[in-house]
Amino acid sequence: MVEHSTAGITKWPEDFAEHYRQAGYWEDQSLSSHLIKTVDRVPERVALVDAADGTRLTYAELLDRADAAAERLLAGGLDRDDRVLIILPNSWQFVVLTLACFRAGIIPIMALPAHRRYELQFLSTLAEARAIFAADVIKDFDYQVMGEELRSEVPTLEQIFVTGTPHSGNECLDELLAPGQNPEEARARLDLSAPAGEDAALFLLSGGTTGLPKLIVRTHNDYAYNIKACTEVAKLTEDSVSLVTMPVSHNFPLACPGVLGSLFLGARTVLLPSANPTKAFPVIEAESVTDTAVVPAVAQTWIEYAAAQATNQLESLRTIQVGGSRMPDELARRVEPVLGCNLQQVFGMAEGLINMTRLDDDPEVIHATQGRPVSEADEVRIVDPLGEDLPDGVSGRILTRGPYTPRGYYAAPEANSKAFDEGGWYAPGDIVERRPDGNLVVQGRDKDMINRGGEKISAEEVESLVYRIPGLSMVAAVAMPDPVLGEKVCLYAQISKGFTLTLEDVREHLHSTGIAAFKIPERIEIVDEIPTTKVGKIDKRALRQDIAERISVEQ
Ligand code: OOB
Repeated sequence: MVEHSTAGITKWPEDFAEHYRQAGYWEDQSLSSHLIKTVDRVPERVALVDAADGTRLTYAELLDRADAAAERLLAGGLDRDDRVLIILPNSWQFVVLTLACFRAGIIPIMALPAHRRYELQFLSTLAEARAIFAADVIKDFDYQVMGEELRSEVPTLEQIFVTGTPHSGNECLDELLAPGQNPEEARARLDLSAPAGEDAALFLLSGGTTGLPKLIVRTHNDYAYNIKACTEVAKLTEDSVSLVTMPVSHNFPLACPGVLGSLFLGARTVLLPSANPTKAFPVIEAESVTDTAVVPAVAQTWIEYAAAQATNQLESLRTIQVGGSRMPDELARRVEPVLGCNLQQVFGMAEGLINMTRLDDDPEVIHATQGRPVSEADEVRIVDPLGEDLPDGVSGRILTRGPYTPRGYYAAPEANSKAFDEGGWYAPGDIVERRPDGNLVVQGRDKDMINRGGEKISAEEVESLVYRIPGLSMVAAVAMPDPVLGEKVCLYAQISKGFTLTLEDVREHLHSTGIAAFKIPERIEIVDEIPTTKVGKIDKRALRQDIAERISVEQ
């Protein structure tokens, strides 16, 4: 048994918790209790379609498998509150396993399939993870081998479950997730030990601003409310069919309202591991998909593809949510005429606060803003560099608190002292203007992060790894403009006399450190001197401007 430190978890202050309960935002129930109500109401409805392998599960089948898996995990040596690492693509296995964890009170760490040993070793050490649930081989990458490497490095890690054929010493995930012998009995036993509303339900990964990724503890109470508030604003109903092509472990497709929102309502979720329109459009047609969520880069490829093909495959599509990075207004204006569906802009974060445009907003609001908070209990301030509140129409740093925005990262006192103030306000590092109509417009950010089509990259993390290459006197990772992804990573390097450095060297080196591929720079600029500000910090603003100019000259 591993004694976990709960000391790393920051709770909401008592007075806030009390208010959130009294106002009905926190219901003091486990996440799975909401699903169970649906199961009892519509057991025979199809809950889940795995478009890759054709698996279809009804609500009753889903709960049966989740309960059976929860009991197998507990019998196999895991305990309540144990943390486990999930690295699975969009698949039925991901959903069943996540629900099994919620049922058993086991806490999944929601890694992305793109994460690699470097990030995962850090996260599983920090969270004292005891098991890994991984895919087998995807696009030539062997997750099972990576899992074994991690197990040899992280003392708490014992069990590895894989979707393919397990190596000796590992276990078969599909067997773990098979239906049980006696669903009623399993259900009754698990109901007796259901987690409490204030217990941690899952760990999300922060987009990363400083150094390595951080873990965000989401409780049953706060996450259930996040899901319900988003479900309402997205106007999802029992009859909705939602398609998930974004990596499902990300907060947006998981809970805003995403898979969990659909499961709470009794709607249907279709899972597909690819957002490519040649794959996604036929699935939309075949499954009569009504709702989906994508990043702006994907919305752009869908619009281009749909315009070129004059397709009628999207007839059932009612709403497309777009978020994760800033959607250009011009792109927003093309959604309805080309895709023939509503657009809902979403500005959210794994740390909590979710903003959405409303489906009945004026087109101007939908095209030019990122919406407003989904809950009346979300508190938002826009402040100047001294922390003074700014009037509407003036952009500044956004601060937020609320019933689903936790008060601290897991076991990260230093990061917490930077990201949260004494009043518990969280500063995501975005520069936002609040218009007089209450809608927010994301104008930029003051965090050292690169947003590659919704995938967040900490510049500091990349730089610290690049510094391991000999002969570098100074480096800086900055965002360079990209017509499709919005931004990509460009590395500026100042090298010592007698050394040389190519993009290939950098890429090879970073690859060997086991970092996620999306973080690896796609361009290098060797310069005589990296500009610094008056206080001696690297002048990233000057570098971003420099690379933007270089690129515009080349075009
Ligand atoms: C979502 O969550 P994360 O945790 O991957 O990233 C959060 C950050 C925000 O702080 C902001 O910098 C950026 O991503 N962002 C946007 C945006 N949506 C997110 N920037 C501009 N415009 C937008 N619409 O990305 C996320 C989580 C839940 C729902 C939607 C997105």
